[in-house]
Amino acid sequence: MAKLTLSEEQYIELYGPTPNRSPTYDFHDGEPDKLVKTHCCFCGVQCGIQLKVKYNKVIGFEPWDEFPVNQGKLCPKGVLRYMQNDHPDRLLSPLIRTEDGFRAAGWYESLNKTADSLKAIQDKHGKDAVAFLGGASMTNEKAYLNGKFARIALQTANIDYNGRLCMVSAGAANRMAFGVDRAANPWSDILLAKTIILTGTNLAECFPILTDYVWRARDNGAKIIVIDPRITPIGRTADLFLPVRPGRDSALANGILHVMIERGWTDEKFIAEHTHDFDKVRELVKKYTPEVTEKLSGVPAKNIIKAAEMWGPAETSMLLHARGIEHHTKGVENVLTYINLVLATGRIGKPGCGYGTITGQGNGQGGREHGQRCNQLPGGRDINKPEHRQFIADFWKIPEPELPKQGLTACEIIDAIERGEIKGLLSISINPLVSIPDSNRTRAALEKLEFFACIDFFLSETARYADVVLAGSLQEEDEGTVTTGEGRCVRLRNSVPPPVDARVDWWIIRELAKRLGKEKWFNYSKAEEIFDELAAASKGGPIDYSGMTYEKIENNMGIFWPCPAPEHPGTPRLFEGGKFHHPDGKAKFHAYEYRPPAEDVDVEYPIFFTTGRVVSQYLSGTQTRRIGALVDQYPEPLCEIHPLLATKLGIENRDMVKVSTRRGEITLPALVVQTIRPDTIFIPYHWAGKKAANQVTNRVLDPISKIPEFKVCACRLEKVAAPPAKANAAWPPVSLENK
Ligand SMILES: Nc1nc2c(c(=O)[nH]1)N[C@H]1C(S)=C(S)[C@@H](COP(=O)(O)OP(=O)(O)OC[C@H]3O[C@@H](n4cnc5c(=O)[nH]c(N)nc54)[C@H](O)[C@@H]3O)O[C@H]1N2
Ligand SMILES: Nc1nc2c(c(=O)[nH]1)N[C@H]1C(S)=C(S)[C@@H](COP(=O)(O)OP(=O)(O)OC[C@H]3O[C@@H](n4cnc5c(=O)[nH]c(N)nc54)[C@H](O)[C@@H]3O)O[C@H]1N2
Ligand code: SF4
Ligand SMILES: [Mo]
Repeated sequence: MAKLTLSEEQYIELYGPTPNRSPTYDFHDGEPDKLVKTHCCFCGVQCGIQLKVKYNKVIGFEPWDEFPVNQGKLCPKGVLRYMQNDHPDRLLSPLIRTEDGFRAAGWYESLNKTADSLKAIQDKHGKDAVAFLGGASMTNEKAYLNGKFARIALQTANIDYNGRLCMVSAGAANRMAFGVDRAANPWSDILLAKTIILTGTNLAECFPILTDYVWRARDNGAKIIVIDPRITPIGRTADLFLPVRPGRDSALANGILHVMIERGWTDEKFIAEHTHDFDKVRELVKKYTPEVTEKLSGVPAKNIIKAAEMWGPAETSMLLHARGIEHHTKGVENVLTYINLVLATGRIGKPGCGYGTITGQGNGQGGREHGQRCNQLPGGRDINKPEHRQFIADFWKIPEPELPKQGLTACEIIDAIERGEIKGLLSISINPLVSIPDSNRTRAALEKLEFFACIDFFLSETARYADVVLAGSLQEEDEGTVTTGEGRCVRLRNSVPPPVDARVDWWIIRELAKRLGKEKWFNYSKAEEIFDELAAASKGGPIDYSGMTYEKIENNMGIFWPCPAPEHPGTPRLFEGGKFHHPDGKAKFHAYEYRPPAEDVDVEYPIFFTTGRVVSQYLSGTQTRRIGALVDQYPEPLCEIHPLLATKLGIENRDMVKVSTRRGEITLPALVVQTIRPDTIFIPYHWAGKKAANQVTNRVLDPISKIPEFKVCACRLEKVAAPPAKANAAWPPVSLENK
């Protein structure tokens, strides 16, 4: 077989320029040694993919046509994910900080140093002076292990995860309305829906494979309503587009319900038999006339009526949302007011009828189920409920009083580090320096830590602040399961071993637990043992996996929870027959008055600022900013500005602009587009340092979910002098459509 050496130019084209790498790079052409059926490592759709493996390296991919969700299709990130595996930036051994920077170190020294340093802090300042931050890109097994490690090995209350920045508003609202936190339907129900509302989701860029479902529904005659301050690609193909002003969704949803009630498009029988508290909502929305709602939301009254006309009498329907309505200080309220629109029609729990929050991260669903949240124990149990605590304490064979109580949430942990209350941190699969609002404060907090250890496979921006970096595993380097956005638990297959001296994540956690004297709780020899334990721990809980095994999951292309017994087939569609998961089987309406965002526009800061994603970059960017072909598609952040606003401020496309808020400022090129509200600007958040959108966002939290308000704050915008000419004169493009 041919052995190919890439030229410098080919290398840069594939991977982008990387400092400190060897000048040549080898990969192996020819037939792969094996094809491994597994899943994409990025978003919550978890498309099936076959990884091509040769000489223990992932060298490419093949479609996996049989996996029903994506049937072989993949998006621009999915087809390039394999380039991480042999990337020259891959961490190949632990690193320990010295006065002159990091040095490579062995595991013995690095693990001992980590365990000893965390223990020393705890001995001096108490158990809760050490915090643990986890993530939802990791498997269910690791989510479970993180929670168990924090509670038993570190005995700290302060464990939380990056889903606190992502899924928690939807999760809290879903539990309040339905008694359970899971999308109610399999994606296949989208195909049967006759009206679809997509609110606060840039579906085509963030879940490209789901866009295909929506388009197929449209081919079946569905009408699509999109609600967003920007005419996103899916917005451009909608039947009705509602350009909501950022932070106004609860007013808009109340207004749509007002029209539905007035026109008699509510299912009174369903409401009476299967729900509580509709009367409070009926009373509340009386004042949300189309005219009042237009004033609050910025959506023309006639289109509010039109939305009600399309949604109200529909035969079947689905309402889907993502972070656009959830990343708010009233994220939970926004979600609940939209859920009212679903419950009022009774169109849920039937083919083609339902509701779902579109889960973001690869294991955004499973990552929030097995106990790595500060308020949660395995099986979705509540850490504040005595019977739930007792069950898990007995399961783990520890006295219940030794089980820590509820601790701080992710942003609150950073705040507590800032205040000097938390002095030690262990993090895995999270990059808070880029992803948490007000990054200048996050940086100062990280600098204040007495000891910080970070487990990652790349040296993320946050890892640069660590005292010890522990080289963990990429998704394809470990076995495990993840639970997709539709609630389907699927199997990830180990394709290659971690390279050189990197290790699988669960091994690292196990070794740390040993050094903290808790070996007997963490005696695992493979991921499957952790899965069997988490399934058993979930038995009888709100999120029951106890009927699942690796074999069963694999034989069925995934199993939907709840799956409470070995012979149980799993539950693709929830709430069939109007049975909800509250103890009395009924769903709950919630009456919420609209209230403004924490920081609304004013004379000083007159423009709405909102943030989000682009198709070719992923989250804090540590993975996708290293893949040259994705970097090419969108190399650095641009500020989307409407032509009317641009003209008013004398800004032309490609001009450098400065965005200032009460937290700080960011300077970047302008992208003048017709597709955004003239009172709003948008910046994608995938970059670090001076290019980080989170330099200017507002660290204020939803009172229930504790999610930060990433989607709206107030800013000022001005043109600034252009920087020296750039090497890449083609960027930014005159129009992204030409890219
Ligand atoms: N390409 C890509 N795909 C991804 C990711 C990624 O980083 N890159 N991340 C994954 C993850 S973890 C997540 S959470 C999801 C996120 O998926 P989405 O939530 O779909 O993506 P966002 O860009 O965060 O925000 C969605 C939209 O909300 C709109 N918006 C802003 N303010 C408001 C508002 O007040 N009301 C309404 N109705 N809309 C508003 C924005 O204009 C934006 O178009 O994507 C997943 N998929
Ligand atoms: N302004 C603004 N900020 C936002 C958002 C926004 O819309 N606007 N969105 C928020 C949302 S929805 C999210 S989900 C967060 C995400 O924010 P983060 O979770 O901080 O972002 P990631 O890039 O996923 O960071 C995860 C790190 O874990 C590593 N990693 C990934 N998988 C694994 C694994 O299996 N094992 C190990 N050991 N490491 C792993 C990656 O290399 C990366 O360095 O950002 C939030 N921040
Ligand atoms: S849609 Fe999501 S899971 Fe599918 S290939 Fe793209 S990033 Fe991966
Ligand atoms: Mo997310």
